[in-house]
Amino acid sequence: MIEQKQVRFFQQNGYLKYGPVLDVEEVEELRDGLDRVIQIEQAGGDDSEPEFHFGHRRGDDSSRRSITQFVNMWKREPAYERLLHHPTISGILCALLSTSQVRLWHDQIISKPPDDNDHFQFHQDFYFWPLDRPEIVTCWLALDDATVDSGCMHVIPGSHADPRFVPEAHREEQQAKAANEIMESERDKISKQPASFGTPVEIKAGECMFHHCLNFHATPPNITQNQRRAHIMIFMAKGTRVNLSQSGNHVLVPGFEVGHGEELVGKGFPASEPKLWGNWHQG
Ligand SMILES: O=C(O)CCC(=O)C(=O)O
Repeated sequence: MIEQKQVRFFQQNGYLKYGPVLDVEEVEELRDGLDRVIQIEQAGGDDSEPEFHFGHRRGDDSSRRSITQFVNMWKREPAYERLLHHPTISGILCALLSTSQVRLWHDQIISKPPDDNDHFQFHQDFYFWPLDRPEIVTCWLALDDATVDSGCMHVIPGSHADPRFVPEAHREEQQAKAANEIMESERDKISKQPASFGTPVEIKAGECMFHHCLNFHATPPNITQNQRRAHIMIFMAKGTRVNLSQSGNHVLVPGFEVGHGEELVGKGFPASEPKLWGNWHQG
């Protein structure tokens, strides 16, 4: 399922181009589920969870965005919920995070519809989340072939372990900015680079890549007339706790069943572990 040399590559580079995990029918089922959600959002939207209200592109939203998002697809469509327990994906995540169990932080579709998308700048995901440790990995699963022209993932290898960009350096940088000691940090400079500054990770529909939450990544505009839809699942290592001093106003915080400093568990954050693998395909 995953070889030791792939785990080492991930540890050194902060990303891994993996390969096929879903067949054509499985990809088609996910695309159909997305189409149903888009139809509901176009017709006014489902507000049953706060993240649907803020995290979904609505019919009345005609602004041009670099990306279009639909957050927590697993709460809307059974095929996306089943995917959280995909044996290959769970097994790889446990190996990459050296943990016996991973727990979903959230999932989302990110798409770049033709003529309605743009460059999505370099960033490190971790600092947008109210979580206490950077033991979080994203599985980026292509629902269409993702190429340089259609806006595939671009990563900066090794940036997850660069001492300039780790949490302690980030805290110091925030303090220096608050005290007006610096105007532009190294992080800000990287965020302004074009995606071509990074390494492209081209993958086909049904294939996936993984990236570490401190790895800088960006996507260029989709300049083709093809769809570029990806399903993104973000998983935390067992033991990850809530840290409200970082991005404490995140849209998922009102749904937390635990407080600052406690392990993030609860119905909104399902666990996925190797012993549940038998459930795959039974939906
Ligand atoms: O899919 C994209 O265009 C961007 C995805 C991204 O930034 C992420 O997976 O964290």
